Amino acid sequence: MYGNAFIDPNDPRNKQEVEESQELLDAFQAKIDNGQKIEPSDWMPKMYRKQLTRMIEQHANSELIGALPEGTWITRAPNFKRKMALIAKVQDEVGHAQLLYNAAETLGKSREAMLNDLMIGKAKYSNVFNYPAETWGDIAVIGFLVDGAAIVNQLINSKGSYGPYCRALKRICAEEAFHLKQGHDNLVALAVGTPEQRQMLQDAVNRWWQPLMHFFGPPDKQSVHSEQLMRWKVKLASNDDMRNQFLDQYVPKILELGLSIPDPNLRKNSETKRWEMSDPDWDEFYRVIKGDGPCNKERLAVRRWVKEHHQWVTDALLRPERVRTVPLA
Ligand code: BYC
Repeated sequence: MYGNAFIDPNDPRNKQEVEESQELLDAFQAKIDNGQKIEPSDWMPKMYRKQLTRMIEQHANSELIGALPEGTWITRAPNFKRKMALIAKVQDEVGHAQLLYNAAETLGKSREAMLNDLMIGKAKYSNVFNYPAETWGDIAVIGFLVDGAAIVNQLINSKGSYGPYCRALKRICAEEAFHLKQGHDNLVALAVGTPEQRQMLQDAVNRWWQPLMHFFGPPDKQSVHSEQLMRWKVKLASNDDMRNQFLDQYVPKILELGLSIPDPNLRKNSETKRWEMSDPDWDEFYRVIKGDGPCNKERLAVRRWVKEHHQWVTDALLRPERVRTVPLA
């Protein structure tokens, strides 16, 4: 089915509009099929606008909230060099949110509305950031494996059809490449460290494995949006294909460090070239993305706190007339 979801084609009053829209829809699809980018001033179907807004907004929210688990370790980093690298990384993630909110705004939703929807729990963000970073091992795993998963996803999405999203992702991917090096350096230091450090790292891999498998979204047969997004070349690989690509790239890297993966059924089928694995607990995935994960409440509480305490910064930048100044004596 491919059509404008807001028009009932069986209603005779809509005939003219449907015919006209069908022409526009065909021209739009042809443009995408020819590999042209869609820009903000171009005509686009309402559903394309809605889907892109949803996806970019969720992505921007993920970068903003994603800064929090690592942010909690800035004060506890094991040495000054690692502290500096972590500060820079966390700052980058917030910068990525900024780039992505800019891209989402080109579709018509204001940043204020997006931040508000995030704060009240109406908008989603990535499942992975609803888990705590318990030890420095978690920071190594986030830096290498979560960022690694994000790069797999973002490199694919950066070849998509919507110009502003693709351009933002190209810049983000370049910065993520540094994050990966930072994560890998942390990971190797722990993997070749004392038995306690190794165990700390292994425990972190065990904790993050399932959320990482969830990161690419539900299995293709359960994915709600993939079919439409792939027709519009917003997504260029399905959730299962991205997960498979991640496993191809990262399983060897984990194993070469002598670490194990907490799934006894994980193996690559040499005939199908696909990874087989235990089914990750999808009930947990849906619980987490609906707001009932270990840290959802804590994450949103931070957004509320920021809104309450830092509103004056936004006012000073956007509405200076609202800011009361105190005359200097
Ligand atoms: N988490 O139909 P489906 C980072 C939802 S930040 C939460 O397959 P789609 C980093 C989905 O929204 C980078 N929800 O969806 C930052 C939908 O629900 P709604 C984060 C998820 O869109 C700081 C429902 O499940 N990356 O790396 O076709 C420090 C059905 O799913 C998730 C992005 O945001 C999930 N994991 O495909 C370190 C990537 N998966 O909206 C690192 C951009 C699915 O109908 N997004 N859902 O209520 C995408 O590429 C796609 O949206 C997805 C899902 C592949 C994630």
